[in-house]
Parts: sequence; structure tokens; C-alpha cells
Amino acid sequence: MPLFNKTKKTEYTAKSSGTSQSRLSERLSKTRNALARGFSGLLGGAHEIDAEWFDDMEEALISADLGVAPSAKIIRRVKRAVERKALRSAEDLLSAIRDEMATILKPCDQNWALDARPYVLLVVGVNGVGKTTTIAKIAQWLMAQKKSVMLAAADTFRAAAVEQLTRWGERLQVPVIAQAQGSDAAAVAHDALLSARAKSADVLIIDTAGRQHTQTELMEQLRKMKRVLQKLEPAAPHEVLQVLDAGTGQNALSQLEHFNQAVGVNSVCLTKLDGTAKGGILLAVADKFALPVRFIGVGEGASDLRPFDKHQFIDALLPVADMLRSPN
Ligand SMILES: Nc1nc2c(ncn2[C@@H]2O[C@H](COP(=O)(O)OP(=O)(O)OP(=O)(O)O)[C@@H](O)[C@H]2O)c(=O)[nH]1
Ligand SMILES: [Mg+2]
Repeated sequence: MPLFNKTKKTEYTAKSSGTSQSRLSERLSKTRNALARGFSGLLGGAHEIDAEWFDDMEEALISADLGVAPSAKIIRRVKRAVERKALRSAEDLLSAIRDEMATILKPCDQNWALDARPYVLLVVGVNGVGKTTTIAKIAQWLMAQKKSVMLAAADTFRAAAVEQLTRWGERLQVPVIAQAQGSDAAAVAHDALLSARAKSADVLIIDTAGRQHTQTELMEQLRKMKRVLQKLEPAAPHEVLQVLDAGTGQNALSQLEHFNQAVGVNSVCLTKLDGTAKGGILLAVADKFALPVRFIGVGEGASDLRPFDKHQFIDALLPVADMLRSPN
């Protein structure tokens, strides 16, 4: 088997030197460094490309939480490159990985067509994943696209949740429809849709309480919200977006499965990719559910939300060849 040429110069460094892209790379650096550490072990001069080498590669991918199935697909692609004798350098290895990642992420990278007015976006997820913060960031992003936005504070469960969203509304100068804590979440959603219609808002984003799938009453509340919205507007909610905390790793998959069963999830947003070495979970989610990933969250600030772009994501996630030669 050919050994890797470790001296060939990389082309990837230039790609990540743009301001916005390099910032994304910096935010994803924990996962990227974890992959760099895992991959660099594969490139030592004495290594044969044998079964053990592929086991080590699988371990590197799984340790960044890519999951078993996507890792297997990537490895299959690398094996094909080996068979074609097209794997001679770190660049070749990264290029094979990059191509397979792009294939896995293809269904996630879709234009967001807001094809109704008001477009009703119902945001769901377990506790603390970043729903409310993400809603504020999405509102800001939509406003920058010249869309008028309204928010509905339908997390009537947690104390201070209404206040949290109202404060965001004030900061962003976005109307927030709210009732007192403890009131019926479906009634808030109902009023908010009427109000968004009356004001001809482009998008209505509904915040909901964090919940575990085992909380049957709260899961039923979500179904009720959908039913109540549908009575007013059969196509509403036009989209159920689930927010997933990337740091929860493979748990994100079962969260998505449970919410999907309960209310039907149409899209996802992965948050907190900045704080975790488990950013590969996005590929596991993509591989299993093939849902659009609307945004990724890479920090706490209002501007730390990015529309998902598979190439930008892969560029930021994958180490550059130089990192594999001299890992930090
Ligand atoms: N580092 C980082 N922190 C984030 C990101 N998104 C959200 N957070 C933080 O996560 C914490 C929880 O965010 P919330 O928006 O309140 O989460 P939530 O899902 O609405 O929580 P509940 O309503 O209690 O279920 C806050 O401190 C946010 O600033 C992100 O992309 N990166
Ligand atoms: Mg919240």
C-alpha cells in the first residue's frame, strides 16, 4: 500500500482565510481539532493502509460524534480511493472525506422558501437547547432580509420565559404577543396568528416551552397548538423547527425522533457548535433524517447564527492538511 506523502503543500488554508469563513472555522475549532488529532495518527510514515488503519479512522470520526452510519459511508469512500490508488497525501484523504460529507449533507442545504404570509414557524425542542435565543437570532436575520417578523411567547410554562422573549422583542423592535405565565399556550399561538394576519407580518415565530418527550401533557400541548393553528389556517404551522444542542451528541438523534413522532418536525437548527467537540452530530442528524438544517448556532451573540451552507460547514469542520502534519 502507498504511504502518505506528508510534504505536499496544502491548498485548503487559503479557503479558510476569508473573514466570515475563518470566524466559522474558529468557532468550530473544538470539533476540528478533535478530528485533526484523530486523523494525524493516520498519516505517520510507517503506517500501512490496512484494516487497523480504517479502524483508527472510524474511531476518529466517531469521537467527533459523526455516528456509526455516516462514518461507515465516509470510510467506504476512502476505501474506494485506496482501491483506485488515489490516496497518496493528506489532501487526497481530506478530499475523499469532504466529498462524502457533502453527499450526506446534501438534503440539509436547502433554500428557505417562505411561501406563505404570515409564514408560521413553530420552534420546539427539549429544555435549554437554545430555542428562545435562536428565535431572536432568526428574527434578526429575517429583518435583515427585509421581512417583517412577529414573535409569540407560547412558553407559558417556565417562569421568566415570557419576559425573556419580550426583552428580545424590545431589543430587536419586534412585536411580541404574550399572555401571563400559566395561560394556555395554544391560546397564545391562536391570538398571535390572528394578530400577525391583521398586521400583515411576513413571519410569525412561536416560542414554546422546553420539554422532554416523557412529559406527556406537554407533548400533548404541542399537538393542541398545531390543531388550534390549523383551525385558523390549514397550512399552519408551515414549519416545525426543532432546535438541537450539538453538545448533547448522539442524544440529539433520539430527541429528534421523539419530537418528530409527536408533532412532525420539518427542519432543524443545531446550536452551541462553538462549545463542543461533538459537531459531527450534524452529519449524524443529516444521515438519519435528511431534514433541512436552517441555521447553525455558533455563539451567544445575536449575530452568531448562520444559515446552513454545507460547503462552508465542511470547510470549517475539517482540519486543513497542514494541521494533520503538525497537529497542535
Ligand atoms: N455558546 C452558545 N450558547 C448558546 C447558543 N445558543 C444558545 N445558547 C445559550 O444557551 C442558553 C439557553 O438558551 P435559551 O435560548 O434560553 O434556551 P431555550 O431552549 O429557550 O431554554 P428553555 O426555554 O428553558 O427550554 C443561553 O445561555 C444561550 O445564550 C450557541 O449557539 N452557542
Ligand atoms: Mg426558551
